[in-house]
Amino acid sequence: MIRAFAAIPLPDTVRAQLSALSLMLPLPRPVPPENMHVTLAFLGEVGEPVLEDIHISWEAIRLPGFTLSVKGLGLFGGDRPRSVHAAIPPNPALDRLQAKVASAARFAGGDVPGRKFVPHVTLGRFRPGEADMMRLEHAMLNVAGFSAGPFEVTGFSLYRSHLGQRGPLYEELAEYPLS
Ligand code: 3AM
Repeated sequence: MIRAFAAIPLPDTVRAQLSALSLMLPLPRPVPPENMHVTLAFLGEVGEPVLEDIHISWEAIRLPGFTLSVKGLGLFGGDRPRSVHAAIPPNPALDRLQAKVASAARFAGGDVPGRKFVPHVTLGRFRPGEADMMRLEHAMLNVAGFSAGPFEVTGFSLYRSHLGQRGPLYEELAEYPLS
C-alpha cells in the first residue's frame, strides 16, 4: 500500500517566504519548506493497481494553468486547533482543478475524503496542548498582513508520503502539467 496525495508544488521563492513567515510563529513542529504544498486530494493508503488507475485518470485531465496567491493565516480544528496554515484567497480555477482531481480519483476507485475544499498551505501541526495557543494567536495577529505571489500554477503532482519519526517525507511520483 502507498500513502499518497495530489498537491500543487510551490515555487522556491514562495516556499522561502512561507518559511520566513513560519519562523515568526511559535510552532512546535514547523513544516519544512520542502514539504510545503497545496493539497488537492488525499488518497490515504492505496493499492498500486488503483493508484495506477488514478495516475492514468489524472494524466487525462486537460485544464488551463492559472495564477495563485497566498494571503493571511488561519487555524484548522475549531475549539481544538490542530494546525496553522497560510490561506489562499477564493480562486475558481483552483476549485475547478481540485474538483476534477478528486472526482477523477474517485471514478478510478480512490477513496477521497468528501470534506469541503479549503485551499491552504500548512505551516505547522500540533496535538492538543502541544502549542501555546495564546502566544501563537498573538504571533499570528502580528503577521496577519502576510501575502505571497501571485505565481503561475503550471501543474500538479502525485506524492507518496513516507511517515517517519522526524515527520513525513514526500516523494514526487508523477507530474501533471496544465496547458
Ligand atoms: O499539507 P496539508 O495539511 O494540506 O493534512 C495532510 C496533508 O495536507 C493531508 O494530506 C496531506 C499530505 O499528508 N491528510 C493527512 N491525513 C488526512 C486525512 N485522513 C489528510 N487529509 C484528509 N484526511
